[in-house]
Amino acid sequence: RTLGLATSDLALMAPAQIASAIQQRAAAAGYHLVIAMANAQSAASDTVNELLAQRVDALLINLPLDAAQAAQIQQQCGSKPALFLDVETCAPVPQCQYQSSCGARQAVDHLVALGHREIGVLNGPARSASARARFADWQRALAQHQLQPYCVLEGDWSAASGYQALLTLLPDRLPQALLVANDQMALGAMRALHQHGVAIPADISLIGYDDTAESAWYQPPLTTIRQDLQQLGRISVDRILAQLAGETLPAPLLETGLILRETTA
Ligand code: IPT
Repeated sequence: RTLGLATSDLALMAPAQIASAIQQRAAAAGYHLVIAMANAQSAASDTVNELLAQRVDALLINLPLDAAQAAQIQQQCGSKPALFLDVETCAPVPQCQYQSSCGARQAVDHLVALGHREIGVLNGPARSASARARFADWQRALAQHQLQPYCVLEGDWSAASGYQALLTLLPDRLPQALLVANDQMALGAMRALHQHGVAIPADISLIGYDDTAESAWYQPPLTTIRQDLQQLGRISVDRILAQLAGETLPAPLLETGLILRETTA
């Protein structure tokens, strides 16, 4: 009995921690897990084919997909159940995803309550639907306070890209606060700020996104929007097993929420 996981690059912390949680839950349910990893060059369909060639019983797809791409992958899987973890929510496929709006609103409300008006954003790559959703949710939450993003930057989820993005604002074009689309980019951003003698949170407030296992160990510990990656692992495995058993359940929307640590003031 085998489950397949098609995943984004496991050099990224969130997909790695999601894969780990999925593996644990699958093992507990008596399933072997086969992993196929995509990289920047590979097409999603090739990654999925790798799994199908290994005769998995069902597939978990943690690849960033637009609705049309997801529909194609679903077709490619034929009669094998597939569950999508990172798709445009309008995609006509079974999904198990976080709802980013709640965490985004809490983060923006928190910054505004601290008195910040100049709030910038550092987005994930525009080709990722979840990156676009996070940006849209921040914009909506800012608009509730009659604000627009003070600046809009983009990275590729890596720490290096967060570092590079901040260099475009340093030394003197910094906002009062920055919303960062994942904790890894926040790590790079913090490094750039530190090198330029900008104090966090005295000179700039930062809020990350993910709450990976490392985020509490940053210096200072990172305030962030939490996605419970263990919970995603658990629920996605339980769902795909339910699909295998022929059940159809409504798509669960997992909650996100703000975790206050020490990078805002
Ligand atoms: C998403 C992470 O939040 C982000 O940090 C990055 O690692 C990305 O994955 C890679 O695709 S989590 C996903 C289930 C939306």
